[in-house]
Amino acid sequence: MSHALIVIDVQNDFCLNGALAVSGGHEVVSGINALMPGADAVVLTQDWHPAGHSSFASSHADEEPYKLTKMPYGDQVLWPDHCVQGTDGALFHADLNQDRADMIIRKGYNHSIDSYSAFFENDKKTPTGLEGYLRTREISKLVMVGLATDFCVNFSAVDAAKLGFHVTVNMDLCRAINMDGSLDAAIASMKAAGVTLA
Ligand code: VGL
Ligand code: ZN
Repeated sequence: MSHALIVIDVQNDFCLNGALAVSGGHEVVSGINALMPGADAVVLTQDWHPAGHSSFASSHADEEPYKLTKMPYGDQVLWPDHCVQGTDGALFHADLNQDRADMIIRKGYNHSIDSYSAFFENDKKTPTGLEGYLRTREISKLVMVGLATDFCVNFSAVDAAKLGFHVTVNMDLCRAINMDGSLDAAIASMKAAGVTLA
């Protein structure tokens, strides 16, 4: 069965010294590169926000990063400004092998909706198009790796499993933000959705 390697958000802002640095983020890069030759398709996702995005704490009066707020579509963590379109922080880590990528899918570009998942924005219904891409390529098996385990990897893996894909998350090649128990909650939600954690 052909399988796609889905590489979530291995971008400068989530790595060492980045605006939303995930502890150990850079450590996953070489292992991810090593998985690429064995995959039938390689998809990179890229968090890609316009300046002033609604998920940024700086876009709201009296708000601070890492606090929870209410958006019309539900709860939303407010983040430091990160992965702003066209900035160095939004670029992939320089050592990530981009040449092997068949597809780069950007997300989070709608000003008023965040998008953790590579499949649907945080309103849970606006599609990114990745499902159609994978289905038209007749790919049903996904291996997911990248940043951050408890946000974009988790939401992508759970959505993919709900859509009927067979999903394995390679936990060694993921790193977490882990705030307020978010890693444990993510592991529980991935397991509940039928995602294999390897
Ligand atoms: C992510 C928070 C905000 C992620 C993206 O890639 O996990 N987390 N934007
Ligand atoms: Zn983001």
